[in-house]
Amino acid sequence: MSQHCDCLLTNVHLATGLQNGLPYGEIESGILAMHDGRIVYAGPAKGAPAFSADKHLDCQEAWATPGLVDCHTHLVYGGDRAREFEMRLQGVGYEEISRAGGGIVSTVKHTREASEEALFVSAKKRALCLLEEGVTTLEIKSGYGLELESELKMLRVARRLGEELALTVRTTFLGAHALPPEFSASEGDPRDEYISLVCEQMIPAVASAGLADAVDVFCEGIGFSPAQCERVFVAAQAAGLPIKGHVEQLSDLKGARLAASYGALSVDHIEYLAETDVAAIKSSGSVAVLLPGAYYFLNEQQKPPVAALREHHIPMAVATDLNPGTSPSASLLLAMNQAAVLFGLTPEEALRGATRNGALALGLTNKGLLAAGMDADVALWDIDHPCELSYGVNMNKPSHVWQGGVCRA
Ligand code: DI6
Ligand code: FE
Repeated sequence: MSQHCDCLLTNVHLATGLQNGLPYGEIESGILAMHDGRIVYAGPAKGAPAFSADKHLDCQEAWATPGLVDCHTHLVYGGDRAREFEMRLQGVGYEEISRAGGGIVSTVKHTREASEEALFVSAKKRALCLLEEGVTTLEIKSGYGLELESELKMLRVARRLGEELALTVRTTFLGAHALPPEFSASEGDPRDEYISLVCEQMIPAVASAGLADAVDVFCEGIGFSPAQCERVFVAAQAAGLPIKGHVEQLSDLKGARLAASYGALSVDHIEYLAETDVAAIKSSGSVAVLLPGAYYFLNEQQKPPVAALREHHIPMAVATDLNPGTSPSASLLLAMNQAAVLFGLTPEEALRGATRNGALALGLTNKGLLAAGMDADVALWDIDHPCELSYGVNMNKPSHVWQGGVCRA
């Protein structure tokens, strides 16, 4: 008697991502069966159960990988920052532009002014670029509203992208991204005052609307101090939301240690993370999210401590950081290439970073591997070897993608 499934892939090489002693968790000449949104079998053809299937695809020795996971983006925003790019090319620094009222705050103005529909239309275009290259799970942050209504608007747009596109979308509330312009004139420390608003009004409202899956902060000289970020973490936990942090991107404020002490799902950027602090993030189980697109676009010199992360077996994820100011890039495959070329990840680490470890950075333990019981998020590539995914720039598009067992093609 054969087992029935919705969709069966045969004659397929599997980059499972499992630690089976082979690079990429490779299984040559395998089969993969999907049923009811889950993978029910991913393994060698030899010795596999007999399957009957509604749909059967002979993959002709193509490679299947888990659907890609972009675990860090800011892809909902109004306007663009191309003029600021021109200024930077003339030698004005990112932090300098930010202090002069450009940078994040200029995107805030455009995002506040934009209608929800206009934000949706522009964000959808960017999300489709990611989707076309095999992304099945996408994280989207707020943080360009910086007032309750505009933050809620961004988060609703993010949720709607998840409803209308064949993508799993996870939303993150990033109210503590920058000081809103209307606060700079206030007395006392305007940053403390704004953080009170974030903690006392925004986090409870966003949580009760069910619009955020996590809470993030920008712990930086041009963002918020560790003490201010800690207040946000406390409020997030009180609201039952996990935390993440933009930490050690431009300087070492020990934000990663702090985030880890609150059990952060991930610590992101970490170019300035001291090697001596790497052990501290080990115990929290936080994922180290590497964002080489921002490093590249800002022409930074300080690289994240990859060797130390490796040595301590800290899971490394790779994401686009898609945003108008520091990483206007809608390609996760390019981020994988940048992680390899600029940060020295192996192509295998880069693929794991954009699949399994990206999923873990979002707390999604059911994604990012090809194994029985996992969600049926699968990308099929006409390549000879999975290292090609980090090697070629704009060379690879998946021939088929399944998200929750449904084929998009
Ligand atoms: N770090 C970044 O690289 C982005 N946000 C952050 O906290 C930049 C966002 C922007 O410049 O618009
Ligand atoms: Fe970011």
